[in-house]
Amino acid sequence: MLTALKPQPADKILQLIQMFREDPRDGKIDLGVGVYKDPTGLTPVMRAVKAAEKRLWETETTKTYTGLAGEPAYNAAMVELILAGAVAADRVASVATPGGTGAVRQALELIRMAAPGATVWISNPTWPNHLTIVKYLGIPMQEYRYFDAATGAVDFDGMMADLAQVKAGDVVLLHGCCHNPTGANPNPVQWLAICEAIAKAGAVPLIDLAYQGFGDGLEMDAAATRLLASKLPEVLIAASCSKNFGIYRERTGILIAIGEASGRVVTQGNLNFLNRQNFSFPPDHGARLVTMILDDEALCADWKAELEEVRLNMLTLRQLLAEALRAETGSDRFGFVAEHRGMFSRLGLTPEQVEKLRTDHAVYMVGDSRLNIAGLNRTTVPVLARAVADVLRG
Ligand code: PLP
Ligand code: TYF
Repeated sequence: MLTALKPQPADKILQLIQMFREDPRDGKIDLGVGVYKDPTGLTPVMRAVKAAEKRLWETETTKTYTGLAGEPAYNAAMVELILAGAVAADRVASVATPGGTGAVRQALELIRMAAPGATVWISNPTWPNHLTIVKYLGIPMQEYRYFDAATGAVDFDGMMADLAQVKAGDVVLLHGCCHNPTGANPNPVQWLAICEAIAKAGAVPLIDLAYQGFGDGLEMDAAATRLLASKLPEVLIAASCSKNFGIYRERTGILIAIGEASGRVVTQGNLNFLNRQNFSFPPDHGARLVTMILDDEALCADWKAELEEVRLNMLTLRQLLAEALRAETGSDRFGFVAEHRGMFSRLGLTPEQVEKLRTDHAVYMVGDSRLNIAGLNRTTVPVLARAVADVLRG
């Protein structure tokens, strides 16, 4: 049986981790996988997470199964963090999931159950796992234009023209903030137009919210999600705690389904059913830490302060990099780096130039020229800018 299996294509982002590890050169720079790194290159455990873990160890009395939907207190705390009362509680169903990826996967399975023929519209480009999961589930898919490579901004006209083709009952997958891989995001006025286009089409948004707190702050980063949730009859939200709590390997996420209050019990039952079919109970450790932090005033304040440090560090690096690129290349073409938000920017280099960065300069970024801003520090910003200027000269 196993001999019938065909090799699967590797995840190009995860492949870079291995390539970087095997590179013996001193001074190599890892701008690949989307993991936050502090100025010393470490991905720290956040202070509030450490404190919650200690408290959990001291107070936890059982490890018996949690509920199929996870611990109700986790779901309540996350719904509050994301929606802040933007929709009535009796319209909201939710399940804890293994990470944001688990939430995306469950959302797409729910869509396939509820609307088997519906097309899922995906931004071009998007996080590669969106494409592979949709394809794996056999869901019809279309792309909408998103990124203007010439300006590094959202191709808003292209996006709106494509969203005008969306049919009633289709699903539009959106990045709630900090678009991966481009770093370009709609402004609040554009979000309103996107919301209106989805309403006019009679479509359902699926919002992937993996970076709340990494862009313009916890509240601003949730603003588009809250807008869509408050204006549209049905909204799905797949959120991750991996980045903003720095608990990547704990696999902590949530799927939120908003609809008519009269359908909430059945929707919740279907979410629970999907959890049971796929893994029964969701992981609890990370969810418990998140709950303890969000429900405790002091821990929550400390978490918010540290998250803000993380966000501002990335913003400073963006500014420094935009300036260094201007100085080294003598052009403004990379000014968008300072406008982008989140961990990533797509520089608009060719695959050959990205390859040359790796071979000649030991700089690792994803083949589409996406770089992880948090992989930089004050010392490596000028090194990267010089390397980019060098590969542009050919
Ligand atoms: N969605 C997007 C756009 C992402 O970039 C990520 C990656 O971090 C995720 C979802 C899910 O992350 P995780 O499954 O690690 O929570
Ligand atoms: O895009 C990234 O780098 C992050 C991390 O299969 C990631 O979202 C990358 C690949 C993957 C899962 C997570």
